[in-house]
Amino acid sequence: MNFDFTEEQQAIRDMAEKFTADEITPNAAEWDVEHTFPRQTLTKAAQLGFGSIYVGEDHGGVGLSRVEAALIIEALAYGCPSTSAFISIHNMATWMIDEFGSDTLRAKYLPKLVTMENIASYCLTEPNAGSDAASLKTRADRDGDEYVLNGTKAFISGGGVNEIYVVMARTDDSSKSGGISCFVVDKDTPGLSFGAQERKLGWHSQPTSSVMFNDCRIPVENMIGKPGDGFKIAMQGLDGGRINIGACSIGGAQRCLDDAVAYVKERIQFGQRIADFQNTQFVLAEMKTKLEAARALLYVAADKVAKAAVDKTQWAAMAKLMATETGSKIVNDALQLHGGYGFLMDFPVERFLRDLRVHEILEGTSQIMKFVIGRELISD
Ligand code: COS
Repeated sequence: MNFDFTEEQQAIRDMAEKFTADEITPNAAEWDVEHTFPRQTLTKAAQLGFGSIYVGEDHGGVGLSRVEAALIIEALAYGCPSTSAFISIHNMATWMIDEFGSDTLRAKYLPKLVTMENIASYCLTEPNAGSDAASLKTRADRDGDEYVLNGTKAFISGGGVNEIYVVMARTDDSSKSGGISCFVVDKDTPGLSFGAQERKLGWHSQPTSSVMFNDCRIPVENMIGKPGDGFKIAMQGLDGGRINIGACSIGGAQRCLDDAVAYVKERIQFGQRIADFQNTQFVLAEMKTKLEAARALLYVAADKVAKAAVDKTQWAAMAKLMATETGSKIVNDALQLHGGYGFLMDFPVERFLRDLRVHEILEGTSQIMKFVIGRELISD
């Protein structure tokens, strides 16, 4: 097995790291404090292909695989996990249109999604359908050449700001997951409205709101795939999304490890650098070891999703579980090494601690990841 990245993959990672150093890292603290949505930075990211990572080249995308996506998202998260995750969600929703949508839908939506002139949201979760996603209640009832949407989606990244909403809605009551279909809804569609912006512990650089449908009429051709395909399309989107959320945690944890190493070499206590205490070295050693183990698992899982391996969903779940929980632990350890200063906003580590916490919840909680991994183990 070859564990080396190709020259092209290394060049992609270098490009993403440079973009992060130039455009994200210098601004991320301000975005966090001011709750600034960095629209111009996203447009610049799209110029490098980061808005269309796995859209085919024939549709204007850069046609990369899940492995390169993980490298890009990890590199961006080194500066700002919140912005990186937002870019990942846009890529997930855009991929669903490219992979499962009709030629008409691709032609209509992809050109502006690729440039991020339009940004896409992924709308699955509802106030009463979180982990049990297939119990969703938002309806799409056919009326002639249109579907009429009614219901509410919750915790939607980009809600109220994004131009495009990829929405899972029920078209058939006789089947739970098999009664769900997937649609593209434009922001300016009459009957579409948004709740107030949510106030959150972290992820301040991206807007989040509920999305409401009230007799919201869309053309039948805005269905992605066939009636009843929606749940499987949504889950396949999440296979890749979960890799990327794991990558956000790995990138954030790497940044905090690097910051902690720099800090302990400067901080003097008891007449010596705290780096020279064996306890400090042992803590750093554990952080580094766990980070590399989680990262290796993430890349293997990304490769499995890229190759559509039969066990890709289980591996994506293992990678997300390991990367997000390990990432949070590493950031917490980095904060501890910073002592009281780690608790201040003068250092980035507290922002990373807040941003990474939600990775253990969204796109499937750690408990759902264990459910997915465990049931596969005991299936006949
Ligand atoms: N890829 C393709 N198909 C998939 C799939 C995947 N990753 N996951 C499930 N499916 C298919 C199943 O094979 C099944 O197909 P059949 O009906 O043909 O057998 C169908 O979808 C239903 O799947 P399943 O039986 O697993 O549905 P459940 O309701 O039991 O539970 C879980 C599925 C709990 C795994 C799912 O609801 C889930 O992931 N929940 C978390 C939701 C989430 O991540 N929310 C975050 C939203 S984004 S912030």
